[in-house]
Amino acid sequence: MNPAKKPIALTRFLIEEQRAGHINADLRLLIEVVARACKAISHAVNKGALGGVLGDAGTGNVQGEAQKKLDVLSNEILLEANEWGGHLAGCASEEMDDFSEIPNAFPKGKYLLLFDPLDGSSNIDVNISVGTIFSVLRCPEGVEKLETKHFLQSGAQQVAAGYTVYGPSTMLVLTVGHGTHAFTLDRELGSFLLTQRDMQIPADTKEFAINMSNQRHWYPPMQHYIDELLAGKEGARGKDFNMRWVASMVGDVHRILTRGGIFIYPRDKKDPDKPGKLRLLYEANPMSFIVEQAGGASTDGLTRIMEIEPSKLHQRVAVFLGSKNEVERVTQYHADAAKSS
Ligand code: P6P
Repeated sequence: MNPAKKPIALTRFLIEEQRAGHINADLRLLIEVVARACKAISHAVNKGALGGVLGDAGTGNVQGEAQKKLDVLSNEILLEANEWGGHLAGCASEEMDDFSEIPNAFPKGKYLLLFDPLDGSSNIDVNISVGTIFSVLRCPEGVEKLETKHFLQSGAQQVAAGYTVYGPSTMLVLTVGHGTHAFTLDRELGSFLLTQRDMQIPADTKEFAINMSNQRHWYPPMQHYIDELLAGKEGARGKDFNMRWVASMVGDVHRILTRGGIFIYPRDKKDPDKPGKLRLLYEANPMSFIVEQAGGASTDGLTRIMEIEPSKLHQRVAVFLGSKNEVERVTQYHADAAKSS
């Protein structure tokens, strides 16, 4: 490959982001360490049945979900990778009841790392794409003793966010607040190489992602919005729509970042006390940062997700994210319904 055309590695990209003043050395190290951990997770995931890590771990997490062996392994890989570098004050994970402090043997840093170590893990045993989602916050100044409340910051406070999708290729998608960029793992080199700078989500789309089996539980604005999509070109929208549902947020969001679309996990009557299924701090917030930096939008049906002030570490939220004009339309339907109720 022509050297001038050879894609740059993540390391060089991060050095250039630091030179541009977008990140500092500690945040650069943090992102490098998370990327290296994702390479180790990719290796374990790609072994499949040969790695002896498929199936259930026989344990449950704070969400009340059965943990897969790879959920537990991925969580351990991320914790161990981040404990020695001196860049973190603590971590929070979908797989842990409360946050985890950096062991006293190591220096503490000024960032907080939140992650879903293996999102969509129910897909692992059927060999469908899964991923790691992460979000980086600043630890508040002058904190002597880290507490859960220090993690409860709105998505707008994120300094970096990303995901790694373990699909036909392993790709890291990252934002540090200056665009959204995609890196593909070159397994021979063992490096993530920049394969798409400044991803842009088309403002309009003909594709939606939702679990249709919940349709009978949706509230009226959702029924109205989806009915219009299903009515196709004979209906009010005047065009046909396609549907995709991977049941792995990372897979659906990556498709939307690549070719547009809208991802929806709404609140519903099945569990009226639950605002939605997905978690705000380590799923919706990082994905919203990534999507907004690619020109998309992300709301909970009424409010911009990155403006929601969290009250609990594992707080759930409804999610409408992707192509800006579709997110704005469905959000307007919810706002109109709220006004008339
Ligand atoms: P359902 C995976 O469990 C997850 O948290 C997301 O990755 C995914 O988008 C969603 O739940 C799938 O939910 O109800 O279709 O299984």
